[in-house]
Amino acid sequence: MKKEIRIGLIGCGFMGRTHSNGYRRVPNFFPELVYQPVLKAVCARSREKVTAFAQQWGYESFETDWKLLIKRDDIDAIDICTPNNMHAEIAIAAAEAGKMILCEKPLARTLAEAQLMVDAVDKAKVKNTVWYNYRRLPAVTLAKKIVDTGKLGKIFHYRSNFLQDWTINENLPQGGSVFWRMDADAAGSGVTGDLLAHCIDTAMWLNGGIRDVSAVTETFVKQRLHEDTGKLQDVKIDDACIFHCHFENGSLGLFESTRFARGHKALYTFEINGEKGSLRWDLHDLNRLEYFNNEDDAATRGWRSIHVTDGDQPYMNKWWVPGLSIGYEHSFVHQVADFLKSLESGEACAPTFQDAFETQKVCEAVLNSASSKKWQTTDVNWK
Ligand code: SOE
Repeated sequence: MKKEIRIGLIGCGFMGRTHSNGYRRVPNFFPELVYQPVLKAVCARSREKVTAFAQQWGYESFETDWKLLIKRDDIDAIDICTPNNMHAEIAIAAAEAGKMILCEKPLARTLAEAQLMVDAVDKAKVKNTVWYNYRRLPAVTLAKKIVDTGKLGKIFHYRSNFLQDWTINENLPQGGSVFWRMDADAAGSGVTGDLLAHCIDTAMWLNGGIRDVSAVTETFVKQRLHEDTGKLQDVKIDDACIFHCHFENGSLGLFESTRFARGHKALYTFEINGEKGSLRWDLHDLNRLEYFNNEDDAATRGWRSIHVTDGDQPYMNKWWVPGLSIGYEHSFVHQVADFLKSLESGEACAPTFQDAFETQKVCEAVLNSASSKKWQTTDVNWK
């Protein structure tokens, strides 16, 4: 017997589309799941936008006030795809209303807001997850399997980049519904919360907790027109951030993120170096995982390039035949499928609010380190 999970999506921007696509694909590709999503309602302030979105993605209804959506008793799960400044208020209200919550990353603008959100879901005992989607790309999941079997041995180094170039133009504004990521009030921070948060989530998932950090940030364009006030205002987000750190396991981490790396649109990479082997991955070739095993026969030892498309690779038996790739959007489909599976099993669907709270601790320590010019401990408690 199938059971319905009636979704109420808030926000119909880029992430609203990726999540909606995830909900729509799951019944086709994961038909064995007991729980199946139903696109019950979508909510956004603009009636024109929300009705067009509802029609395009097949939502049964729409709202223009998220508070009304949360009150509806035909909604089981609230999916938060708004700018970051709305995450806490919506999540807390949704938890109080007993709804399950799927929240876009980063969990919140600040650690204090994130704490309130964790408290709210704990108190209400509602299911929750945060969309750190890259974990669910098959090659990244395979990296996790390899690390967990101990094949890399003791880890010495973890290196990660997330490079973009879309904010170099100094004439771009900040704020409004499109450029809210450049407005500190709406976003909380710049690349640290937006891009490094992904790197940190993946890093701690693969390599354990980050103990302390030393960071430097830069804001290259100091003032931009603010869409909401129509005035030229100081830019308070970090355009670029570089930090190094210690992990709990004794390894060293090196992270760089920027929106000013001309030519790079979304160059997300990581590399792990251990005593017995190394792994590296690059979002631009997302189905490939490179693996060096020092225990291979000396004559043929070298970097293996694993095209992670065989049916016995993580998630791949759900899609096409071996050798045929899947893409970015599938990470969201997999997250929906794993969330629905977790309803069956009763287990948590990682990363939970608590996991994302730990990531938020690192982001906050990074920003504090950059402003104080001192090392900062994170107090991460990674399980
Ligand atoms: C920013 O450009 C952005 O869209 C992030 O907000 C996403 O989280 C990242 O996956 C891609 O880049």
